Amino acid sequence: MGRKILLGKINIPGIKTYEVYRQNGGYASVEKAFKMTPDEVTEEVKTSGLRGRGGAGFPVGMKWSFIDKKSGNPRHLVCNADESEPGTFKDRYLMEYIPHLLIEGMITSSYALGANLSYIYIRGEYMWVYKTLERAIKEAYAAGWLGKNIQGSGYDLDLHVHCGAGAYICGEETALIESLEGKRGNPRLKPPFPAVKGLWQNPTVVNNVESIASVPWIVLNTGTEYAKIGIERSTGTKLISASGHIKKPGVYEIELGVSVEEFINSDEYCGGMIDDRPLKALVPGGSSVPILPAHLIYKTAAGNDRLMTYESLSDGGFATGSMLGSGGFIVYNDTTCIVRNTWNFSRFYHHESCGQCTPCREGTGWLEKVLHRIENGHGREEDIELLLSIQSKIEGNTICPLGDAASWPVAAAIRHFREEFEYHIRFPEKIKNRDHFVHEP
Ligand code: L3W
Ligand code: SF4
Repeated sequence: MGRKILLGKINIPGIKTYEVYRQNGGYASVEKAFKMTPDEVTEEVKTSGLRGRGGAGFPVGMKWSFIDKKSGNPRHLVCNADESEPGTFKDRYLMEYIPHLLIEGMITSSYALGANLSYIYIRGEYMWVYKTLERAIKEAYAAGWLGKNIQGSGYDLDLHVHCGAGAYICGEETALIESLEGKRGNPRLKPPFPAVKGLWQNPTVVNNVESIASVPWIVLNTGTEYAKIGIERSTGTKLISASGHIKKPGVYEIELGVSVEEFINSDEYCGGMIDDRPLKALVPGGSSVPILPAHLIYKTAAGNDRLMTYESLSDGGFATGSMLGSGGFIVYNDTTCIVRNTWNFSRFYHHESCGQCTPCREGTGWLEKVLHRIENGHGREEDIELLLSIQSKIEGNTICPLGDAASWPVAAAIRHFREEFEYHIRFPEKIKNRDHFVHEP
């Protein structure tokens, strides 16, 4: 049984409330942090090796150390709770069931950054979670953990929850900042990075919910202890949102380094495939990352065990690997139509493109249209090359990663399942009237 740093207390009755959370050791990391300097807290997070849990895996402590402390401007911590990546639902779980853990992490992290005004930006569809957080923040203010002179420390912090309005792009950190400033959520060009010019042009750190919720444990137990969990540069634990054709979908906390085979088949996690049907494909890190075919799921191209780590899941690059991403782990069995799945993802990215960059605005539309006609029995011989040409013109040519995210799944699906696309084009009559989730061999 792996260690549970984030979800260990989740089954304690009443843990959502301040009283129960506090009785079970809650807010102790804030007390400890106040006995340290802000730079010492940052050092612990650096030592821990904690990497951003939103998808990019950028080292959290390094990001904190980029924050411009010389400008004299106010600094901000913004929690990215705009969880919208298809297949990803782990931040909701944390906020819904143990909201004070995030608030505790926000206080400890804001103290390290010298921020006196911080925000949680939550996706609009999580309205009930927004209310849970509002209640918890009110309790924290009442108990003296937020506001002026917190617990007599001389440190002040105000914390607000801001609700998005349902746009996936607002999960991109600069679009999120624009939205928080009351504007349309269009991504900004980087650099400057938010750590230099962020919210209202002030130095700002944007971190994912799970990253911030990991900070209390690190401060209480030290970064060195955290770094002992996991392997290689993948330290600590990670929440995985598991869905698809598995017996036990849900949110699991793993120690990084568990093998993909164990994660899918053991009773502690996914419990194996539904009806024991064969595994066909895996999207390990949310819809933005490349799909893996069956022969590359348990073993890498080099024949090593595929592990749940940043390094192992990307082993082989995009030709034979994928990414850990946000941990949105989608498992597909042999009844899945890969063409339909790829079209479904492309429909999402076309709808969510903000429209600023031509390759993304036009390209995502073309990807969707061409995939739609292939899936519906109107595909042309040249369509596969057309898709590859469009995706290559989007990749690397846009302001934000949404363009890449729209293009990678298409390239990977064609790379690994080309014969399925060809089958759709050559046998349109067989495709038209079938149950969409059954692909005839
Ligand atoms: C200061 C520098 N800061 C980098 C900071 C940067 C950001 C972080 C990572 O995209 C990915 C994307 C999605 N000075 C810096 C610096 N930073 N260099 O480090 O930056 P970056 O550009 O590598 O990534 P990103 O823009 O944060 C995120 C992928 O995640 N993804 C999406 C997930 C969506 C969710 C969700 O809905 N919750 O998680 C999944 O894989 O495709 O590649 O903070 O400022 N020199
Ligand atoms: Fe907008 Fe797409 Fe450009 Fe991102 S890549 S800024 S979503 S048009």
